Amino acid sequence: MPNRSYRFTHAITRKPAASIIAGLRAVDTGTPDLATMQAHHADYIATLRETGATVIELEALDAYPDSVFVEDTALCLPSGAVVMRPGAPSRLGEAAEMAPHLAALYGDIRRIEGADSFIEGGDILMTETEILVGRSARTNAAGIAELARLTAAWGEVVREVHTPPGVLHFKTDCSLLDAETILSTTRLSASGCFKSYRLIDVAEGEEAAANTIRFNDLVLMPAGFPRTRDRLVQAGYDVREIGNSECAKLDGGMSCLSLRFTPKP
Ligand code: CIR
Repeated sequence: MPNRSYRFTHAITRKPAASIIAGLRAVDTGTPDLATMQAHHADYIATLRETGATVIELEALDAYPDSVFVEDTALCLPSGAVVMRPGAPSRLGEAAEMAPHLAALYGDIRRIEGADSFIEGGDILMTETEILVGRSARTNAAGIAELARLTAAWGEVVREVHTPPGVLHFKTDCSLLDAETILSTTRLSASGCFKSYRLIDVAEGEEAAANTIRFNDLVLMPAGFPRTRDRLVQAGYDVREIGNSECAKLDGGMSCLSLRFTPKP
């Protein structure tokens, strides 16, 4: 499948719940404002739709404060989908909530099931040729090994890498921009994990710009990082800036807010 890693027909999002004020965060920088988050979320969805994709908007789940961050619940691949097992105890139930929606679109659904296996979608970067998975406080070796076993039959190659210490997810610090190119913080790229890719570094002091997504012809990046935006524009990408102030209070960014895929019934 050409450009399986950034050309998609579909996305799934979930409306932010009123309980978002109780969302997980590493450092408390203030309470997220639901109305502002809803406005940013609407802009995000409209931008995904601008590319011609179908966006399925799921209803808010008040029982799960972090459920707007749907990316962590599953990995959608060309051959099938894998339901994750989030390492944050308060988020474990979110994966089962997502499973039936994926089952309606995919003929082959697999699940991370090991009692000791933990893995969140935010730690997974799918490229054209491989699946990079960062070990983190949320994703462990058993979870990565189980993902590798489950997807080997689909011809997938999983490479275990490391999420930098103190960083929530691997993709907090990097994004795929096209088949060859990755946007990354220097603290992550310094590990050498992107040796076979062309790299664009986020500007110093703009580390939070690294959680960006390439979605069809557009690059969606969080607003407020002008030097990184200029680098991407100069590199030829069609960039859209989306407000992210409220999700940022919960360590969330562009990738967290959607599952992006092309269904395989
Ligand atoms: C959490 O800590 O799980 C949420 N507050 C943020 C999740 C962000 N998700 C992502 O980067 N994929």
